[in-house]
Amino acid sequence: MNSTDPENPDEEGRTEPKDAETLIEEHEAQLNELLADVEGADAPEAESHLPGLGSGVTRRDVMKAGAAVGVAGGLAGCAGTGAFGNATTDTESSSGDVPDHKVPPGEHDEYYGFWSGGHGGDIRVYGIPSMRQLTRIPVFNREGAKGYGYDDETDEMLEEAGGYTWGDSHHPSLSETDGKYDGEYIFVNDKANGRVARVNLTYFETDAIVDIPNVQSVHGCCIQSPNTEYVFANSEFRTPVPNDGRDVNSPDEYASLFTAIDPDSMDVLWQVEVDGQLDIVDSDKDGRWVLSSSYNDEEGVEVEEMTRDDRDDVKAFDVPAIQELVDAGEYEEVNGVPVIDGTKSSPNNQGDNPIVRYIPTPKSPHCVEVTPDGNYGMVAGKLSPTVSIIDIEKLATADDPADTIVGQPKVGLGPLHTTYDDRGHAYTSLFIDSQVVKWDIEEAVTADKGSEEPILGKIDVHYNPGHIQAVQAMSTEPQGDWLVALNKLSKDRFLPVGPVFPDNDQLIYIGNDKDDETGGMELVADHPVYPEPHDAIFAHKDKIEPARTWDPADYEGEKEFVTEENSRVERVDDSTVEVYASVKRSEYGLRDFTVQEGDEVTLTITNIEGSQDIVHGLAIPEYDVNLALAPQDTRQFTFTADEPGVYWAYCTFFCSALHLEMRSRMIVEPAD
Ligand code: CUK
Ligand code: CUA
Repeated sequence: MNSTDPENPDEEGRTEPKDAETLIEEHEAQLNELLADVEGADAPEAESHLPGLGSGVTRRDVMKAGAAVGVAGGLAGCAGTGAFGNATTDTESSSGDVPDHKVPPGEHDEYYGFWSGGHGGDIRVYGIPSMRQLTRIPVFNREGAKGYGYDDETDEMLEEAGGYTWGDSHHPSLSETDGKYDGEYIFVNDKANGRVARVNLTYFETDAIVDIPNVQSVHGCCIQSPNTEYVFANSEFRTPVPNDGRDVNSPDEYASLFTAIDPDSMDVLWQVEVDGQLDIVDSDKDGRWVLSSSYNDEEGVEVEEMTRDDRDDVKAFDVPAIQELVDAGEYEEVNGVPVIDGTKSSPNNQGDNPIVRYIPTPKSPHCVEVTPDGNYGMVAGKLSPTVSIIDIEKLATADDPADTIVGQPKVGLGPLHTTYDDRGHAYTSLFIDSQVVKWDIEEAVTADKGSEEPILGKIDVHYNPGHIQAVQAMSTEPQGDWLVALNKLSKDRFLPVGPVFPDNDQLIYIGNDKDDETGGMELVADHPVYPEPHDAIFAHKDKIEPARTWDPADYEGEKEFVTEENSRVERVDDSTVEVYASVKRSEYGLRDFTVQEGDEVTLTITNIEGSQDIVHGLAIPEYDVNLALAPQDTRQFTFTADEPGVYWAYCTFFCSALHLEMRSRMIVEPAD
C-alpha cells in the first residue's frame, strides 16, 4: 500500500510503485512536520552536498532528513558555520596528543567493550582502543561455534525461556558493587520476546534467561546502582495485561509495565503499571530513583497518534517505596507476579510521596542516561533538538515534576543518546545531523533553556549515530579517553558487500579539551560491524577476570567429570543408554561405542585437559550433535539413535597434529 500511488490505480486496482526520490521526499516531509523547533533559534541554510562523497551525492542520499529545518553546524566538516557559535573555551586544554589506538601484535587492549548484537541476539566482545573483536557470546541465538544451544543445558535454558530461535539484544548492563563494575555479570534485554538474560563473566557464557510475564517487548534494561540489587526491564509495546485475548480492540486498556528482577535468582519480583509507555531506563547512583524515557504517551497505535503531542512523560520510579507496597501486599497478582498500580490516578501516586513521578519532556524523547556523579538524568529529545536535564535530587522534593528539569541545551537535530567523560562534559549523538556534540553539563544547567552556549564542539560521524558510549561512562568511574559512535549507516565507507551494508562503529578520542570546532574530539578509526549492535559498555581490563579453564567444582553434583579410566557405556534400561567419555589431544576415552537402534542416548563428555586454550569438540554427523568443550568442562547431549549405521564422531577444534585422526565410532546396531 505505502509504496504505490493511490491516485492512479490500474484496471486491476494496482497502483504504480513510487520512485525512490518520491519516497525520500515523503520521509523528509513527514520528519520535518514532526521536528519540534526551539523558539528563537534560526535555522541555517541546508547544505546540498556532503563532503567526501563527490558532487553527485546529495544529502538525501545519506538520509539526512530535515532540509527545511536546517542542519546545525552545516555539513562541511561542521566547521565555522556559526550555527553553534559562541563555543565556549575549555580552560583545561591539554597538549592535543592522541594516543595510538593501534595495539601492537601480542599486546593487549586497555579496555573490554561489550556490544549488544541487536537482532543477532548475541553480545560481541571487543578490545578498546584497537576495536579488534575478541569473541562473541551467544545469548538469545544458537551458535554452532560455541556449541551454545546444542548441549542439553543451554538447549533446555533456551527452550524454557520460550523456545524462540532468536532475540534482539539492545542494552547490556554490567553488574556493580559500590557503583563500580565488579566484573561478575552482564544483563541484557531481548526486545523481540520480552526477556532478560544474564551472562556470567567468569566463563563469558549466558547462564540464565527469564521470560518476563505480562509483557511483550523488553527494551530498556539496566541494573540498579550502586550494588545491583535489582535488574530493571521496561516493556516498550503496550498490550492488554494479561495479553490473553481480552481487550484486543481497546487500545486504551493496553499497558506498559516496569519490571524488577532479582539478579541472583533471575526471578521476576514485581511490576508497576504506568500510564503512557515505557522505553529506555537508567538507575540513579543511590538505589532510589530509576528513570524511564518514553515516546508515545499518547497511547497511540499508529505513528500519527504516537507523535501527536509535544510532550511525553519521563517516569521516575521510587524503588524503595514500591518495594514497601509489595512487602505490604498492596498489589494485584497477574500470572504469578505482583503488579502495582503506578498510573497517575492510582492512590499510590496521590499525596506527597508518589511512587511514580511523571515529568513532561519534549518530544518523543529517545533515552535517559544518568551522569557518573548521579546528579542528573539526561533525556535526549529525538524530535526536539534539545536534551532535558533532570535534577535527580529534586525528584523527592519538587512540588511540580516539571521543576525537576533544570536545563535544556539546544544540541542539534535528532539527539538520541548521551555519554560522559571524567571532566564534566556530556556527549550526545545526533542521528539526523550525523554528528556527536560535546557540551558542558554545569553550563547547561545555568544557561537559559534552548541555549547553544553550553555547546563545546561537534564532530561529523558516518552516518546516523544511535548510541554513543565513552569508557566506563555508565559507572561512577568514567575514564574520559575513548568514545565509540555506533553509526547505523556506513554508506560508502567500506568495500561494497552487497545490499546489506555493515554498520560503522567509529572510535573517537575525547581526552583533549580544545577550543576548536570539535571541542578537541578526534576521529581515529572506522570499524565495520555486522548488523546490528545498539549499545555497548566498556570496562577497564582490570575489572574483568575471566577463567582460563573451567573449575569442575562449579558443576559438581550436576554433571560427572569423566576421566579416561571411567569412560564407559551404561545401559540404563531397554531403551536408554548413557555414554561417558573423556577427551584430550588426540583421543576420546572411548574409541567406539555401540547402541541399539531406537535407544535414547545421553553423551557425557569431559575435556580433561588442564592447559588453557585447548578446546575440543564432539560432533556426530547426521545426528546434529555438536559439543564444544573448554578445558575441564563437561557437556551433555541427548538424542535418539533412530538410524542404524556407523557414525564417525570427530573433533571440531583443530587441536593437535593428530586432530584429523581424533575420532570415535558410534555404531548403531539395527533393531531386529
Ligand atoms: S535504542 Cu537502538 S539506537 Cu534500543 Cu538504545 Cu537508541
Ligand atoms: Cu580435539 Cu581436534
